[in-house]
Amino acid sequence: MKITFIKPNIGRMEHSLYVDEGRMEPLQLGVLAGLTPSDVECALYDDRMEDIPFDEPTDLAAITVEIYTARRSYEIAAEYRSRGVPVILGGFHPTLVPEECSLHADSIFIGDAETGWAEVVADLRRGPSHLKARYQAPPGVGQAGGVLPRRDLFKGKGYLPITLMQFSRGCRFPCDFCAISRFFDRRHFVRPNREVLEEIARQDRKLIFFVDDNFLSNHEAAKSFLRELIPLRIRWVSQASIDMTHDLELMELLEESGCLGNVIGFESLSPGNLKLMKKAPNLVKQDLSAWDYYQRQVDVLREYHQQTWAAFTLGHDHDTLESIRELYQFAESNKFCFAAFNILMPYPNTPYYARLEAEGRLLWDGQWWLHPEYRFNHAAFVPKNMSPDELTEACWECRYRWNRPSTIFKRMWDFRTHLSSFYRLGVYLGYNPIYGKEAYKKQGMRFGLSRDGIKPHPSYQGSGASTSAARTSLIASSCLSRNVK
Ligand code: B12
Ligand code: SF4
Repeated sequence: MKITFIKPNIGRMEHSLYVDEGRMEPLQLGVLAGLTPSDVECALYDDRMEDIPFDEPTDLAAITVEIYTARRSYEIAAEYRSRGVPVILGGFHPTLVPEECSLHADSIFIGDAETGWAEVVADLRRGPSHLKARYQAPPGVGQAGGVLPRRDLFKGKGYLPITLMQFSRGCRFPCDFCAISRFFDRRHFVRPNREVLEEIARQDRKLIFFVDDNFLSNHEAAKSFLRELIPLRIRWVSQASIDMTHDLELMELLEESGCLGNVIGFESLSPGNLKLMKKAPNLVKQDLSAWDYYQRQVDVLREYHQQTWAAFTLGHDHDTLESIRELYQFAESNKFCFAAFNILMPYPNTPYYARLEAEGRLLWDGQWWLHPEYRFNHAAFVPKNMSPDELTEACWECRYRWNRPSTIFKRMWDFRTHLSSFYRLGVYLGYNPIYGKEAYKKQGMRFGLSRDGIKPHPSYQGSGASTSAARTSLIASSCLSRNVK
């Protein structure tokens, strides 16, 4: 018996195929293959840079689906199904919008694979007709069951030289726009220390990306792990919330254990926005402006040599074009190692999506991820204080300015972070051009490879305002023409 695991691409650029040059190992497929009994043959194809051999015999195509890859996933599913191969879809998107995904697969898998994958394999052994339409496993059990991902399947695929791993899953905070908060229902699951340490010890590579949603959701659990991590002398990065800076013992342990920096969601400089989005770890507690409050925290991060990847979401209700420019200034003046200026996206099944839907502010029939005219990093809703096109343009402007070689050079001059060691400088200079290039390439990308539309699911029909596809395309092409320079 053979199972083929697929990581889909997002889509295509206007005039050529998009190949993700900054691609990372698809850890969820390594976990799935690790959970598969050894007598079952496993193949892994990564649509981000290789052709999927649809005619290669297989008993099941197992596709991991995120909202950005949904359209492409459905195209891949259709190819397999037209050849009589059954398809199962799993991951964030099927868990959050199961009805939509069911239309494109023989089976969908809701939740985390650790507790439910064995049942899928057992059913498949009895024959494809025994596969159930829906499998449901509790989310958030993480890898507590002792799964070792099959990293041998990643070899030779040209992934970035960084090992992906999990210490925990989920996050305790209630941010209203966040798919994680919804998926895990504000719960946080931590793997046993010894299991993670053993997984690290088995690696040849000593640069790890803990792909946790919030590595520091539970400070005490993190501290206990970091104390044991110190002797392994690795270097690592992860994602965490800004409240870490209130705990100096934790900051010390981060530095001592080899933490280079974290992706931190700053989101916005407006206290009104932070309150509205329920961004609990960021709420300004003193009589300070958000800029000054954040500044104190960034100073703590710098004291511990943290090379921060600052993440911002643009288009909140209190945002104006002026406040977005101010946000950009904040990022540049702090010389963050990386920054993501993302348009705030209404992810289905989140409180934020429900609010916009109720207010009639969703664009693209409320299903931007399936709409044939929707483009990557374009507004998918009507903001309060600017037009959707103005938001798209303002966001692109931030990305464009941030990733220019002259800005990368200017941001480098920080002796507490990027210039505090040769290794850190190497990280800064090695990864900034890759991420910059990807940001330019992705802007305005279409989802999926086919030009034909996938019909929106009837349950989403009719919610939302209309948008000018022509004007949006104009912005996309003006962004693209600037990419060439
Ligand atoms: C690391 C990461 C990245 C890395 C890339 C990783 C990679 N390999 O390429 C980087 C930083 C580059 C990145 C980029 C982006 N990401 Co990202 N990313 C993650 C993160 C934090 C971890 C992914 C991971 O490896 N997890 C570990 C594995 C083991 O867990 P898993 O994927 O959840 O899989 C488990 C289950 O879901 C299930 N499962 C998954 N697939 C399947 C398939 C089958 C068949 C079955 C049975 C089960 C199953 O079982 C698995 C084991 O338990 C997730 C959040 C998360 N918790 O997963 C966000 C996440 C997937 N990313 C997200 C987004 C939005 C993005 C971006 C679009 C951001 C942006 N605006 O640019 C980009 C582009 C994404 C793309 N497709 O190209 C969203 C997706 C939202 C959604 N509703 O789908 C998430 C959920 C984060 C969030 N806060 O909402 N990302
Ligand atoms: S802190 Fe981050 S991961 Fe946690 S709910 Fe908020 S946005 Fe999501």
